[in-house]
Amino acid sequence: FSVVSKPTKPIEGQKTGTSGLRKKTKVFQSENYLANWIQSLFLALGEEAKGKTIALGGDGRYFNKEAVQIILKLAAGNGLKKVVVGKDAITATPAMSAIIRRRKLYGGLIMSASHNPAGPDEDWGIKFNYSAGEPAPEKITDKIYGFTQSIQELKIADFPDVDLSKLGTTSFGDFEVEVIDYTTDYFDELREVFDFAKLRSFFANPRFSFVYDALHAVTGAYASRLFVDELGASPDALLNCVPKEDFGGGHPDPNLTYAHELVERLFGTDAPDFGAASDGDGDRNMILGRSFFVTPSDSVAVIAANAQAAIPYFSAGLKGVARSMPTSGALDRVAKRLNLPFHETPTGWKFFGNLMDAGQCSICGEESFGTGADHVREKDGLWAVLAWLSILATKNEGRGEGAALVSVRDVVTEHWRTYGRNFYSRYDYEGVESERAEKVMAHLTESVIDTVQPGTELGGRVLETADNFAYTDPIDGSVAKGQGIRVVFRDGSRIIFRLSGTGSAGATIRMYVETYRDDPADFDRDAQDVLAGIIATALELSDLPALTGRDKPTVIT
Ligand code: VG1
Ligand code: CO
Repeated sequence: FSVVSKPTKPIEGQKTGTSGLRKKTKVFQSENYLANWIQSLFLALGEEAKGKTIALGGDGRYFNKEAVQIILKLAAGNGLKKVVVGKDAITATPAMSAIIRRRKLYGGLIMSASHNPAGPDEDWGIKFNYSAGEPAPEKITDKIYGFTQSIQELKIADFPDVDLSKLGTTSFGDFEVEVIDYTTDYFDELREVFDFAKLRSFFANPRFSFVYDALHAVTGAYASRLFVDELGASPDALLNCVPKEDFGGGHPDPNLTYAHELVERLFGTDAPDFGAASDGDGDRNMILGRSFFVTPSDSVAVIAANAQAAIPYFSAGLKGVARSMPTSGALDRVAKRLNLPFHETPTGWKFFGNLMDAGQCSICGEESFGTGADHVREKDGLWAVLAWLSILATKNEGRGEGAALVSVRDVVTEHWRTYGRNFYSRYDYEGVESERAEKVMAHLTESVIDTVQPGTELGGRVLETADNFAYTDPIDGSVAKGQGIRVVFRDGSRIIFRLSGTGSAGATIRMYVETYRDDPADFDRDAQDVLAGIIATALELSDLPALTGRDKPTVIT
C-alpha cells in the first residue's frame, strides 16, 4: 500500500481528560477530528512506536465501526507493524489491558466514552493504554495535546476497509491486521485470579440466585460466556446482555439511578440474592444484595479485607492497597488493621499503575463504582463481580444443608462491626455552566482554604485541614496538582469538591461527603440522614445553590 499525506490544521480543545478524549459524537465525526488526535498520538510516541504492534477495540457504541477503519489506516501510515483488533471492534477496557499485557504489545486504543450515553447526538471517546496495559500517563497525554496544536499532516495508508467480523489475519504489504476473540486473554487472566471450580459449585447451590445487567453495553458480549458457559449460571440471570450501538437508549452507568431495572429487581418481591451491573466499557461495577446496596467505597474495603481468604491470586496476602482521594476512608481502616502499605491518589485509574508496577498495590478502588487489582492495569467490572461471588462462596462453604445463605448484607454488616462504617455520599451537579462551576471552586478557595485556620469550628465540627489536593507519585516523582478541594475535620468527616474531567459539554460539579460512626446502633441508618449535617455544611461553605442556581443535584450516589 502507499501512504497518502493529507494536509490538516490544528483543532482546538483536544485535551485528554480523566480518562481519554471525550466529546459529542458529532464533533468526532467532523472533518479530521479523530484523525488529528490519532496522528498526534503517533507523533507523540515517535520512533518508539514504529514497527510495533498495538491492540484496538471498543465498547460497541455508535461510530466505532467507522472510527476503527480510520485508526487502522493511520496506524499503517505511521509505520506500525500490526494491529490486533477485537472481533467486530469489540473489547472491554479491562480486557484490553489483559490483551496488551498477555501478548506483550506496545499499547492499545479503546474506542469508548465509558458510561456516557452513545448515539449520533450523544458521546464518543478514545483512550490510549501503554505497554503495561495502563491508561497513558500525563506525560504522554500532554505530549499528544501539544501535537494537536501544531499538526499539519495526516499519514494515511490507502488500503480498503478491513472485514472485522471474521477471526484471522489480513496483510497489506508489511502491515497486518489480526482479528481476535476479545474474551480469550481476559478470561485466561480471570481464571488465574479466581477459583472457577469453586464459583461453579456456588452457582450450583440451589439457595443462591443471581442476576447480571450489562445495560446493553460491552459486558453483554462477555456475560453469557462467563456466567453461563464457564460458571453455570442460568441464562435467565442475564439482563440487557445484547450490546447495542446506543446502549438501548440508556445511560450505561451502574448506579442506583441509571441501573433502575436491576435495582427494581433487587429491591422488589422475590428478589435474587445477588445483583451486579457494569458500565459502557466494562470497567465499572455495582454490587447489590437483596434489598441492599454496597457503596463502591465499602466494596473495595470488603474485597481487600476478604481477598486473602477468598481469592487464590491473593493467597499470599496483599502487597498494599490504594484509593482515589474522594473515595471514603473505609479502605484506610482495612489497611491499618492488616498492616498494609496504603496510598491515596488523585481521581482516575492512571495513578494506580505505577504503584502496581512497583509491587506496592494489589487492590484499589474509586468511589465512582471502579474496583480492581494488579492482574490488569484498569478497573475491572467483571473482576469485582467475581471477587464478590468468591467472598460469598467462601463464607457459605461447609455450611449444612438447612443453613440460610450468608448474604451480601451479612458480609457488609460483619465488616462494619469490625471496622465501623464510613457513611458516604456523592452529589453530582451535571450540566452546570463552566463559569459558574469555576466560581464555586474559587469561592471555596477564597473563603475556606485561604482564610479558615485549622482548629476553627465549622458547622459544629472542628477543622483539621483544608487544601487543594496535590499528589507526588512515590515511584517517578511526578506531581499532579489541583486534584480537588478537601475540607477535613478532626472527627474524620470530609467534604470534597472537584470538577469532572470526563464530560463532553459544560461542567459537572462533584461534591463528596463522608462521616464515620462506630456505634453498631447507627449502622442501619440511612446515609442521607446521617450525613444531613455535613451536607448542609458543604452547601453553605461552597455557596453552591446560589452560585449555580441549583437547589438539587442531578444524581445522588
Ligand atoms: C469519573 C470518575 C473517576 C473515574 C473516571 C473514569 O471521572 O469520577 O473516578 O476514574 O470517571 O471512569 P470524573 O473526572 O468525571 O470525576 V470511566 O468508567 O468513565 O473510564
Ligand atoms: Co468505564
